[in-house]
Amino acid sequence: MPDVELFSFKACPYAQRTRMMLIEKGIEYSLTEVDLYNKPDWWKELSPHGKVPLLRHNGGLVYESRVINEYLEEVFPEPTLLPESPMHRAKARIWIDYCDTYLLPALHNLIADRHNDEKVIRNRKSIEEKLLFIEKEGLRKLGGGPFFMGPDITLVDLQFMPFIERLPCYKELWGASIPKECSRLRAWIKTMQDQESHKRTVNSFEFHMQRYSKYDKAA
Ligand SMILES: N[C@@H](CCC(=O)N[C@@H](CS)C(=O)NCC(=O)O)C(=O)O
Repeated sequence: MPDVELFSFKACPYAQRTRMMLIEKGIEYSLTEVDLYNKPDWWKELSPHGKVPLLRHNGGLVYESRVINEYLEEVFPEPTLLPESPMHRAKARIWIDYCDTYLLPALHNLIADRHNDEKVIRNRKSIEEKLLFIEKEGLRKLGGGPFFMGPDITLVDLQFMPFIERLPCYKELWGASIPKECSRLRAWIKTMQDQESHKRTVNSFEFHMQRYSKYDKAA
């Protein structure tokens, strides 16, 4: 049995980040799927917050997807998923943070406020602004693609992709779309869709829509 064990849930975008990371690194691991709707007692005992992803390595537990991925980067440095220079590493961390601090709250707000038409319009706009910011401040100024930071895949790509994968549902259900100016973002999405780690962890539009179907149409 490999000494890396991941506790995961098929539909979880955070766990998908780590599954992609393990594939990118070629790390052998065992996967335990947790039923989050009916949490087993062993899980409640094991997991401090009850949330996936949770990584067990050599008996130690690591949680929070971005922390897990940085941990894996440190413990399994090859192939590296962080840029070499400290300045570029700092920039990578800025974008990793941007995903969780700016983009994700905008996505979550759209769902949370879906019954309020005014807020739907405001939240839709907020998502589009975040995507434009990624296009202009990120993709146009960084390494020139095809990945977020340049020619090589990094932790930044893994941070964003599971959530970008779900954007078509936000469009279908609540009208939030990728602004037309975001040509680099579109090219980046294509690059990521071709990546083996994404192909092996992606869920279909229909799968996501079925899960989102508990949220009724807002407009
Ligand atoms: N900030 C956490 C978020 C993880 C998270 O919210 N996971 C969800 C599934 S997508 C979960 O385990 N929910 C179960 C619960 O909250 O009890 C991370 O990045 O790992």
